[in-house]
Amino acid sequence: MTTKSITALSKSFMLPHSEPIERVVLHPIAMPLVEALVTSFGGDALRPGILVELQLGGSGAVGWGECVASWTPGYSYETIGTAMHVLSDFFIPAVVGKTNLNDIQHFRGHPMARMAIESAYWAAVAQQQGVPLGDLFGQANRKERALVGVSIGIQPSIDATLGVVEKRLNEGYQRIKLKIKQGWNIDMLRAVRQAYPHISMMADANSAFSLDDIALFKQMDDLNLLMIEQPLDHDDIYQHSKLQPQLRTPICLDESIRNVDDARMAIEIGAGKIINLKPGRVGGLTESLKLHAFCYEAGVPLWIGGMLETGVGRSAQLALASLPGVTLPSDISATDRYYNPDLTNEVYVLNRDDSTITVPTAVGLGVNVNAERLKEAEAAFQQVAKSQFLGPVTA
Ligand code: OSB
Ligand code: MG
Repeated sequence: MTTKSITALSKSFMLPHSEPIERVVLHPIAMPLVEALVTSFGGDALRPGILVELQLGGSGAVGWGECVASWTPGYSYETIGTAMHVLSDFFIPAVVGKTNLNDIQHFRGHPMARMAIESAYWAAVAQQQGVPLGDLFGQANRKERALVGVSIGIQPSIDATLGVVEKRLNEGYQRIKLKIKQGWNIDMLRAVRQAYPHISMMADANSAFSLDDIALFKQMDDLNLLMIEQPLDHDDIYQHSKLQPQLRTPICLDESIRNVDDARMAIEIGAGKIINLKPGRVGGLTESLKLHAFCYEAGVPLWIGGMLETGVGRSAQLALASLPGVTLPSDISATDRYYNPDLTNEVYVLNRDDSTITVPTAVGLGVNVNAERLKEAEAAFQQVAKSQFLGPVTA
């Protein structure tokens, strides 16, 4: 399969010039999760993050962005420490006083740090223009409700897993994602499928397997899974193209898709059939829109992935999930799945009738950061930072 170039399209995804960027403040935070999400590479009870507060001169419009890096280089090579370093020593000095983000383009890598400042800028521009963030995407037919599912971490037992699945189904989630790893896979998946023959369910391996595990994947092929997410190496596309033709179940790529070109290559060589789009993994909303345009035009099923975002990051996810090319349920659950309370005054709830979350329509991000809770989350971060090395944490 060949797909046409989107180079010509991509220019329109850049924001026009804004008022000069006056001030960028970093807020490193730590937030207790309602429930830790254990994956093949672990899971923390206290989620770190960095909220970026960006203010434009003139109107004084403020936008917020969220960095989804973790304490350790597990899911991604980035950490809260590297993100603080790159944001404070390179990205912020490069953009203050400027009327666009062009001067961070020539810095390589660090997509999660990049997304944090880039999405704060988009949110500030939306605020200044008096429109909801999603309206800046310049795409007609945006949805009012985003289809969502829920991600279930590795549990101590199959019985415990069945209990969590039941709870989530009762809450109204109509797509269940189950984390798998070596030694925790087919038996658990079979038990869930047996208990619920008709639910929409999928597995996420977070790179825990190799081509030697082909027999295992063939067994999973009998379970009518919606997809298997990132079975092989985090930086691999080629080996996935050897696995996909041997399976009926579609492979979805998460970790190994860093930009639109990776997605195009993966689809062209048959490494998978579905793309998970995480704005933090691809370095921001601009790259997300390019990736969305590619999938939409090529007819590749797409959904928005999650990184346990607070209400700030979740609002940007929802704006993306409203795009017409997002055709499968996204990993964007209700606020009470993650934080209680969240950092934003507004909470997102699940619409039980159709397993959706309503896309915000208020100006800018559509949520407001609660100053008092932000202060608490910043204090919690400093508490942890004192007790372990996090790199040059300078804010
Ligand atoms: O692989 O999708 C993943 C969370 C942290 C790191 C990696 C992943 C996840 C999730 C979270 O699955 C899903 C969510 O935010 O609801
Ligand atoms: Mg994943």
